[in-house]
Amino acid sequence: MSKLEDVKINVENGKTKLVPELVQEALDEGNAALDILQAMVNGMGVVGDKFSSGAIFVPEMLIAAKAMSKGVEILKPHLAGDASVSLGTCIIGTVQGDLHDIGKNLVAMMLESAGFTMVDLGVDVPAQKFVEAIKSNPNVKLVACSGLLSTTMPAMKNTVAEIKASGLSGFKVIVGGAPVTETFADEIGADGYAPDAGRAAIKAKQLVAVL
Ligand code: B1M
Repeated sequence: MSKLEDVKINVENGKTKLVPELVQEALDEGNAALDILQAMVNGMGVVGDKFSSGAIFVPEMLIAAKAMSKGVEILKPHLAGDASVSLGTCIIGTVQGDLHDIGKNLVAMMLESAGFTMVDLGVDVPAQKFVEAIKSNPNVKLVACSGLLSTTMPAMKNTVAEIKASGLSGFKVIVGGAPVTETFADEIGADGYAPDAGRAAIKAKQLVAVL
């Protein structure tokens, strides 16, 4: 079995102690950090499928998420670039009702390495908390909203609507997460959408350049 396959399977099985060791070994073997990350994401995909089919339940999903987060900690220095530019502050959070944070954390990591100063509001963030954070932090250029559940897509819509209705300006809003599409982002009035963390950083740089 290849080391990447090993990483994937142990994320699937929620081996929180083993995954960081395997990630380090995969790096030492010369595997690219992005390939190791993809192996972990694939492992989480299997976890999601098993959950959908009733083979596993929420506790197993939670343990797998912990294992992946531990692996990402090892990968972080290898994924994050050394930003030499300052693009301003980015407020990021997972929208109200949604507790998923692995994707949001990856996006935060990539935006930080692109040059943003990150203010992470965490998960289950009410729309008004985004608005307050825009008001209370200096030089906000970007607001990033993540959502993983189709049931919290209305909360994402509400968040964008409340941010726009606040009358605050000087920043752009980017949205993303598995159920979010470009069409949905346009419909709810977001300024940008990205399907993954890497492309979120590219889109974010484009968005702030045209402010
Ligand atoms: Co949840 N969960 N979960 N879960 N969970 C999913 C999302 C699900 C698809 C599983 C399934 O049924 N197949 C399903 C959602 C179905 C739907 O609505 N369409 C689901 C469900 C149903 C639930 C519960 C309702 C289960 C229940 O209680 N009955 C419950 C909801 C709790 C809540 O949020 N209120 C729940 C709970 C949980 C745990 C807490 C146990 C745990 C999360 C722990 C944590 O995050 N700390 C969990 C997990 C682990 C998953 C899966 C298995 C993995 C998610 C993950 O971390 N993926 C997931 C199945 C799956 O994804 N295949 C599932 C890896 C991560 C890197 O990918 O988050 O997609 P992702 O992020 C990507 C992109 O989406 C994008 O970039 C990231 C990286 O490139 N992206 C952005 C994300 N945010 C972005 C923002 C951007 C741009 C791009 O711009 C701002």
